[in-house]
Amino acid sequence: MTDPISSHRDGEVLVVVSNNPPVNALGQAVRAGLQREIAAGLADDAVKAIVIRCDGRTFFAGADITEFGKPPQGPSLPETLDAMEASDKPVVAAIHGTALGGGCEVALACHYRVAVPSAKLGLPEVKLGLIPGAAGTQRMPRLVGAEAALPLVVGGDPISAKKAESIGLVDAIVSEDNLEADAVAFARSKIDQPVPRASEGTKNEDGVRNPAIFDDFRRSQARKIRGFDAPNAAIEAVKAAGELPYAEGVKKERELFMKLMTGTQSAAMRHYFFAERAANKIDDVPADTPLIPINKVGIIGAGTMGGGIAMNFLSAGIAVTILEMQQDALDRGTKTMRRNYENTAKRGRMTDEAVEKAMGLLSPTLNYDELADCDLVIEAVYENMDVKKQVFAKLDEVVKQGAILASNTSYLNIDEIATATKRPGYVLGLHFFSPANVMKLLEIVRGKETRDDVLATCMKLAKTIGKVAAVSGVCPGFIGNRMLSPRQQQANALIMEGANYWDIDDVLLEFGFPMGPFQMGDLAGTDIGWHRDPSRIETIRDALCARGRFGQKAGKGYYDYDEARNRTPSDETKQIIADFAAKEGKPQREISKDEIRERLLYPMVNEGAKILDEKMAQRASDIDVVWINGYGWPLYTGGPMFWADTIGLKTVVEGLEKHDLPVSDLLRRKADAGEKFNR
Ligand code: T1G
Repeated sequence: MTDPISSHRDGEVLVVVSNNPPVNALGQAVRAGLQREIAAGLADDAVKAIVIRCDGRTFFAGADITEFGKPPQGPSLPETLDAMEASDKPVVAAIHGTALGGGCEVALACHYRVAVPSAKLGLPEVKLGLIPGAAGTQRMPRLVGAEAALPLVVGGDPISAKKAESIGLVDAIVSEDNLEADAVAFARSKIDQPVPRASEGTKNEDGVRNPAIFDDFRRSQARKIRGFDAPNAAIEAVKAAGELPYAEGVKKERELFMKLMTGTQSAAMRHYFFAERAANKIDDVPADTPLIPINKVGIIGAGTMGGGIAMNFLSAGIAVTILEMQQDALDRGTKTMRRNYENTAKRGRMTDEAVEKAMGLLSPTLNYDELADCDLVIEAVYENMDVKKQVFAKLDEVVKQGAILASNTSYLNIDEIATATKRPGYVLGLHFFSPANVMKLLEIVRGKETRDDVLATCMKLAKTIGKVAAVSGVCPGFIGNRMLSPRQQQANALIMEGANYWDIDDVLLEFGFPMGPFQMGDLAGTDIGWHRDPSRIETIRDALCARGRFGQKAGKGYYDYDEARNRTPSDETKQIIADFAAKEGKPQREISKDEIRERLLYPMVNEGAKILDEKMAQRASDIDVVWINGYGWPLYTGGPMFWADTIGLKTVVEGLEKHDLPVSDLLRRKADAGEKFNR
């Protein structure tokens, strides 16, 4: 293992360089090398200033996450940074790429920070269920103020070099391609001057003068941080920076950090960090599989899904030809896309030029021939096998050889669809989730004949359009919807046995989901797919619709809604359900929230085990990635399979048996062997 840290002199300035691909993570060898080179520089009278920079794509991107959970190895980052900050020789951080987490803390412990325009700085530890652990929560507020520090430490999103300069985190923006020389010149200009130390800064007094900023910030983030431990700890740590002397503040940070590090939420979120990256890998497809260039995409259908899918490509700068059967449907779809972009621009998350650029890449058409030169065509038409096969047969005829033909179907059999073409190797599923321009999940459904280059191309394309993708085999509902259906079945069974429908929603809300199935039904509208005959009452949904209980839009659905759309359980709905249960001869009983939670979630884990056993998912962590990104499974539990590991597979099996629910072979085998899904 070559030493990742080296140094060289530029006159009286010592330049310390880290070369630890891929992201200069601050692993043990990097920390030891930094400590060694900095100590030598400080002890060398010929050295009047030090510059710290990194080779490769980025300045230090944080602690080495693979070291977490293992016995700590010295030197610790804090001790290295404190020694460096204590020196009277100016130390300058030369930043490019993404100075994140511990990397940003290295920069904070330097006396000065210069950055290239494209650099980003941030403290994303909360996204791993942690808070900065090398005094970042204490130095940052002292340098930039508590108010400016809060979004960085609690939100975890990086900021641009320009923004960093505006709040005083960066001292100078230097030229993009002359970082070392500019940093050395900057360091030289600071020689023999008193050095500023972030730990001695007083900008954090803004939080002392106005302590309300902490609770105000907590309230402003309430929805986003619901259920997470780290954000509140981060607010406490930033607040402590204004209340305690520096050394005490660092102790408080360490205490909060260790509590999080040893908790289940951080283990779950670190699992997710690697799970999301593992999902990109297709085990039996060589990493160097040649990719098919995708310069032009065709979309069949300009409805909600087709339009949403098209926007993903337009936003990524890829030309789209979108096809409809009727002009008015085409116009409606195009107008909706423009309106969506304009709303984003109104919220300040997109410039007007970007809107025009995206819409300028769109070619609406009624003519299949316009799709001939597309490299990829995705159909988002009516969920009917015959319709899909007709579309694929037509596409096979019209679209150039070598182009990929994808279906956005949410459950139909991709292999059967492929039989409608003479190019089954170029057919696969690209299952987007509605709204397709917002939801991050993409299920890539691999047909039995789908070629490696087609798969590899779509996996890469997923990242290009900002999606998190996982590969699924061909089975009803693929991965996500296949696990949703046992939960839905149990929810419907539970209310027929007497469980309160609002308890079912509350159990899922309390677990961390954004909402439960009955709230969802009211939001979407209970009348979707209703036969519209109020005299024909065959299901609870029919009964609700017959009473005009169409959901939020009607002011009542499962729940009654006030004008602010706050929900209240409805006696009428409870009675409708009770009448139905009586008609079906179902005895009613009180059902606890514990039983509800076990019957909703354990069958999902069981279905996940079957998906794994049938090799419909490559790995358990892919299932976690699907449910976190497609259905709002709370990130702080790591996803259904990691959560099952955390509570113990034996507990899941016992719960399923207690409620007379099926236990799959793989789940039982693993539980009996004391194993986990995620090794
Ligand atoms: N440690 C270990 N490996 C890491 C890593 C890290 N911090 N960051 C990335 N990798 C690996 C990643 O697994 C992948 O590996 C490869 O690098 C490329 O990553 C003390 C306690 C920097 C923006 O949270 O946000 O510091 O799959 O695919 O899309 O207070 O990586 O190739 O084998 O993501 O260009 C805080 C996490 C840590 C930053 C680059 N830092 N990383 O994105 O590439 S906690 C973070 C990222 C901490 C201190 C605390 C991104 C990136 P492989 P990639 P990318």
